[in-house]
Amino acid sequence: MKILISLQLLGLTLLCVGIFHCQAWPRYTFVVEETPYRRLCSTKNILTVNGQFPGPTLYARMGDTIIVDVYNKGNRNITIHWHGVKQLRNPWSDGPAYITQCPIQPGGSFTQTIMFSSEEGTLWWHAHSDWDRATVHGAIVIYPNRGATYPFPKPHAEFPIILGEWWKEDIGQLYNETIQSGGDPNISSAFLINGQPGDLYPCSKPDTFKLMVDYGKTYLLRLINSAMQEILFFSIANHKVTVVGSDASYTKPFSSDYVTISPGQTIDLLFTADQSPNHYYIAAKAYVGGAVVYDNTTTTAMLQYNGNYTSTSTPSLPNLPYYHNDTKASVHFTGSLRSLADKNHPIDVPRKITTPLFYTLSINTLPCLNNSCAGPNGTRLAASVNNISFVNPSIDILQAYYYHINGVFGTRFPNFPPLLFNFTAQVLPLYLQTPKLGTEVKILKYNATVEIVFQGTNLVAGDDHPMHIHGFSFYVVGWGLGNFDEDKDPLTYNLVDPPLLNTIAVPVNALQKKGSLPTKFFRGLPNSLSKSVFFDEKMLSVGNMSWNWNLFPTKERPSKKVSMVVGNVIYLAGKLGANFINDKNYVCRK
Ligand SMILES: *[C@@H]1O[C@H](CO)[C@@H](O)[C@H](O)[C@H]1NC(C)=O
Ligand SMILES: *[C@@H]1O[C@H](CO)[C@@H](O)[C@H](O)[C@H]1NC(C)=O
Ligand SMILES: *[C@@H]1O[C@H](CO)[C@@H](O)[C@H](O)[C@H]1NC(C)=O
Ligand SMILES: *[C@@H]1O[C@H](CO)[C@@H](O)[C@H](O)[C@H]1NC(C)=O
Ligand SMILES: *[C@@H]1O[C@H](CO)[C@@H](O)[C@H](O)[C@H]1NC(C)=O
Ligand SMILES: *[C@@H]1O[C@H](CO)[C@@H](O)[C@H](O)[C@H]1NC(C)=O
Ligand SMILES: *[C@@H]1O[C@H](CO)[C@@H](O)[C@H](O)[C@H]1NC(C)=O
Ligand SMILES: *[C@@H]1O[C@H](CO)[C@@H](O)[C@H](O)[C@H]1NC(C)=O
Ligand SMILES: *[C@@H]1O[C@H](CO)[C@@H](O)[C@H](O)[C@H]1NC(C)=O
Ligand SMILES: *[C@@H]1O[C@H](CO)[C@@H](O)[C@H](O)[C@H]1NC(C)=O
Ligand SMILES: *[C@@H]1O[C@H](CO)[C@@H](O)[C@H](O)[C@H]1NC(C)=O
Ligand SMILES: *[C@@H]1O[C@H](CO)[C@@H](O)[C@H](O)[C@H]1NC(C)=O
Ligand SMILES: [Cu+2]
Repeated sequence: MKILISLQLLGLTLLCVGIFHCQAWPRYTFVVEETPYRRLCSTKNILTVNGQFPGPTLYARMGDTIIVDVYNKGNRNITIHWHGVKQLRNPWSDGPAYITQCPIQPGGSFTQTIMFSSEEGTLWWHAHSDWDRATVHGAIVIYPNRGATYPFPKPHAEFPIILGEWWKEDIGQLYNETIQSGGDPNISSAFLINGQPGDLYPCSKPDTFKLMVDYGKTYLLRLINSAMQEILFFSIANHKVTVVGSDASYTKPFSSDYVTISPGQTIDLLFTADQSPNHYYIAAKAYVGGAVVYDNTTTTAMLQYNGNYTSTSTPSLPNLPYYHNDTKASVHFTGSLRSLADKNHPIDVPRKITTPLFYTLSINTLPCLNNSCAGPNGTRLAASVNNISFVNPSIDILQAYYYHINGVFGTRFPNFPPLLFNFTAQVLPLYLQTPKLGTEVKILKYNATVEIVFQGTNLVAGDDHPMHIHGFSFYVVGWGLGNFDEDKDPLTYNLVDPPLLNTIAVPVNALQKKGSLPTKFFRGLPNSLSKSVFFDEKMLSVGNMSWNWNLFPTKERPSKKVSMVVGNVIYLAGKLGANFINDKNYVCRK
């Protein structure tokens, strides 16, 4: 392995918990700042960490704690989130703006503690304020514990591969414009592999990312989808890949020609450089289930064999699923993920559910003065879970919860949708489209075992909805297309080796058009909470700010989609032990 952990460490901190427990924790400095970057023939300032795009990789071993001092030298409020890190008893450092903290204001700083526990593999960090994560993101690599090994032969070398999305315009302006118009954000100008669009875009060829490999060797790619909106297909020409992990949890190895990866998801994969020495394209493009205009460009990197050979003049492009709307290809890949579930990596799928939840995911419209918004029929697009569209609280939810500040949020988030209708119907009455607005959370009892069924609806328009739960992984025990059937579907649950993920795309009902299956449902069975023995209670809120990348096509303007004003989130924060409250650094405490 070429990457040395120590290279990335900018310092060590000695932290003593009690008298006898002193430990040196790796300490990193993140300076958030504007930095000029040139892509697609033009230069703009983007928000970066330490001037790098993508940002620096964090390295840890399983169970480590690391500290990151975040300094905001940019011109906007920001926060940084550690996507997929469970952060047991440490929610203050988790990062989502207005959920666990006020944003870090320009000139401010915040020291964040990242506590790893069972995660092993690849995660990522990203800004969690407005759309800043478009450029403020990077990989988190979590190695096995000292003395432990990968559950697969040690690769010759490994590379983070970060798939990204690039707009020619300023991200802050794009965000503002979308919030103001109430319509869809402009589609992106390019996709990126490790910050580079690749050969198929103007002014990009010289900088295409290159992966140099030795013939006969096996490599580990840590694939991260950091795109704002799109689920992506990824493939390497002439090379099969073997998936070995996802979301920092190992999977049964399976071989595939391509990968489907949701925004927020990570996939660890192996490939062997066993083809004739040459150069081959690595490529990614969007999978889009809904009928919308989307960025239909293809990003590429180059896989190049070391050695003395004559390469073909035109490298071959991989065979990505042919259609952008190939839902079968998308769900087939995701449905193939299985937990490793072996002796050294046992799983513990809870059988007895204490808290069944059924969440509908919908796109909605809100009335707009003089019908002047850019959503369908002059409305403002929104989205909801169980018909509640999240309203930002005036004080962040965690703080209000901890200090018992009343009136900030309600605790009546519904366990079931308020109205039952044919979620999958092609035509739905207009009156269903307007959601309730609210800042409601769902409080879970400590040690609750939760099952969530995510049911997509066809309100306004259907599309895939990537869902992510902060601080938790969940077993995905089933999925399908169509209305959830509470009698039949549970019989098909995989309780033997379901994948343990933190992000899952609830699929669109694209097959409907072919007259086969009506719509979509997805079942996620969250990880048993029994490990978090220090919690006495869990809190769940559903919101607009925290994780927001759903696609929102509209019927009137099929050329458009929306996402950021409206994405929804399921967020769980633990009630905390008092030891990791960074009161000193806490910005804008009321
Ligand atoms: C930045 O955050 C502070 C504190 O929450 C808030 O007062 C201010 O309005 C925010 N600025 C912007 C541009 O959102
Ligand atoms: C976006 O809007 C905020 C709040 O109105 C404003 O402070 C900021 O300057 C705007 N950003 C851009 C890039 O226009
Ligand atoms: C979005 O696209 C529209 C139409 O092409 C354009 O007028 C607008 O300037 C774009 N937005 C940004 C932020 O560049
Ligand atoms: C991509 O979309 C553009 C419109 O945005 C269209 O003109 C072009 O033909 C599309 N290209 C492909 C390969 O579908
Ligand atoms: C590369 O191979 C060619 C043809 O076999 C040979 O002429 C040349 O010397 C080799 N170059 C190196 C650097 O080995
Ligand atoms: C997918 O897209 C292709 C090409 O644009 C189109 O012919 C096909 O009908 C679409 N399939 C569905 C299910 O929308
Ligand atoms: C809405 O329409 C009324 C009457 O046409 C007009 O007086 C008012 O200025 C409009 N408001 C906005 C925000 O466009
Ligand atoms: C827009 O208004 C028309 C006419 O009332 C209606 O038929 C259509 O369903 C509306 N579309 C949406 C998305 O609200
Ligand atoms: C969602 O968040 C945006 C951005 O902060 C805010 O302007 C909007 O009002 C929120 N929407 C709802 C329904 O709360
Ligand atoms: C729901 O709508 C779908 C699509 O129109 C239809 O095929 C199905 O029969 C409907 N289900 C019920 C129970 O009405
Ligand atoms: C959501 O709530 C609003 C307000 O009560 C109601 O008008 C609408 O029909 C509801 N929609 C759904 C899908 O429950
Ligand atoms: C949590 O629940 C499990 C059963 O699901 C039980 O065995 C365990 O004792 C509970 N732990 C606590 C601390 O309540
Ligand atoms: Cu997260």
